[in-house]
Amino acid sequence: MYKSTRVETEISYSDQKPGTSGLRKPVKTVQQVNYTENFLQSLLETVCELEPTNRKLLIGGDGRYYNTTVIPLIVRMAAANGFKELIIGKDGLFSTPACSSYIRLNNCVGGILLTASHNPGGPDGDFGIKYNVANGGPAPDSVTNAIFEKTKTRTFYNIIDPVDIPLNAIGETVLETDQGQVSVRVVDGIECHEQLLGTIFDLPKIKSYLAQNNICITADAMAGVMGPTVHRIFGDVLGVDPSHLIRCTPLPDFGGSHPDPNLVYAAQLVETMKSGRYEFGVAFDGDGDRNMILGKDGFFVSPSDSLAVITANLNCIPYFAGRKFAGVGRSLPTSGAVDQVAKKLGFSLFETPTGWKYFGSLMDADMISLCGEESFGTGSNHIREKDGIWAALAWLSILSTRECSVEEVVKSHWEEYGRHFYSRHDYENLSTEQGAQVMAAVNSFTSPDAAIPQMGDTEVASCVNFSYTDPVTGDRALNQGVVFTSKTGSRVIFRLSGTGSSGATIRIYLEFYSTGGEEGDVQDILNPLVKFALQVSDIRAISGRHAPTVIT
Ligand code: VG1
Ligand code: CO
Repeated sequence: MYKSTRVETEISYSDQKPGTSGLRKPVKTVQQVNYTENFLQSLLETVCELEPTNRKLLIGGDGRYYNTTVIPLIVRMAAANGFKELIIGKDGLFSTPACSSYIRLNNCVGGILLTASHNPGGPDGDFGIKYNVANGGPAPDSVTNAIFEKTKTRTFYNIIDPVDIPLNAIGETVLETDQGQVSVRVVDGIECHEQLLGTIFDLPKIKSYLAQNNICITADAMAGVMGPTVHRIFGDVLGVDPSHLIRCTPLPDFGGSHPDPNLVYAAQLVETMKSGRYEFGVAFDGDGDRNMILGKDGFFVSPSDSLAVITANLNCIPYFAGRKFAGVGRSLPTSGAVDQVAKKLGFSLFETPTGWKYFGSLMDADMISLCGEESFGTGSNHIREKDGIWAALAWLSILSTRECSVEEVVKSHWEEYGRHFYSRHDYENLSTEQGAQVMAAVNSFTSPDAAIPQMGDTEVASCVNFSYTDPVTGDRALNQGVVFTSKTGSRVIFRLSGTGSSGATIRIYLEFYSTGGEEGDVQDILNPLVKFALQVSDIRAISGRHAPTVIT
């Protein structure tokens, strides 16, 4: 019989406010006395208050360092707090899209995802705890705020005696506790997601297209959780030679890499693609929800364009054939490329704050079917998270239906809809004060009598601090970014990142729309916007930096 204990605590923590996507902290911070217990108890209590009956909880993670320490802790604390069914991915692994699929298809009350997504892992890296609700999506602000409030004044947590659950074997363990029986099931973390994808795409058609045309494709899982899924779907189902699937073994420190699929951190894939051997390449982030798509010779598809192209090619994806297409969503800083498609095809379009959680209510209310973010996230209403492998299969569906290359698809899209030159400049690891100073500088231009300098050779038509009212729930989100829009539709947007684990990161988003068939280097074309951004923010003087840390 496992006995439950109420442990009184002396230290409480004031820094456990979840950000854009869960609580992310350095491992060293999370290892402080009762730090994790403080957050978990607050989370479990909040879930019990919001959902009085369902006690079936999923526990998943991206395989990063410290996950296998925290998983047994969650089991013990959930059991002591009245949860009855606990589902854990084998080896503790569950990609973020797979969690979303599992929660939805198995009627869980929600899931605790141990991931800091694209942040580096290992003893000196980051750890993350994220809660997803019953629709399979990230908890909305109302839930994370309720958790945060509890964390600040916590004085105890509940826990049962130590348990021994072998995470490497699929099967059920029934714990007899003084709270009653608790079933703990270790399941295959891939199966449910894989089956769902099989109903969305025509995988045999993609397979035969690749085989008949001798097309080589490659994927880089960046030592994140998506590796085993890549082997099953790309390898077993699509027949891709496993030697073309790289970094597909999940590692606790992602092999020392920064598991963020962009041109900087996925440089290995970029180099591989430049060899010209492959027609298509894709990289995924640590928890498998982000994707970067590359064509032959390293042709880069910007995530904003990816969303627009998929929207314009819905007929290539069987899932959308039998359904009413509701509309599309994009986060504020995602380029307006998809807006052009929505306008032409008569779809409604929603502009939301950054973070996938803002798409959930729109999908639940059937207002959008497809959505994306400039940060390499794309997905549909099949789940309530972005889905890296879904995006890859969406692209392969387009290529195999239209029988052309990635570059041809994108270039013909630009011809039809115009081109949004786009880039994001990140200034990482500034101090909190420096971040606040930059935001205050740009925010001063939102005042009606501010004199705003020219943006390149055009005038600025407006400068606003973006706020959002969820059309379904009425929830408000304020201060979501400062947006400068020029008379010709160019935009420069400033925001503070909400996923860093310390200090401040300023993101500057630059977008120039051209219908004139302009070609050339993206950074050169955006240069006048960069100059404008530096002028209005004074970021160089404030930060002492001469250049961004990362340009994507
Ligand atoms: C970043 C991205 C945002 C994304 C979030 C979580 O947030 O900009 O678009 O939804 O990461 O992605 P921020 O606040 O740092 O800009 V993931 O794959 O790290 O869960
Ligand atoms: Co992620």
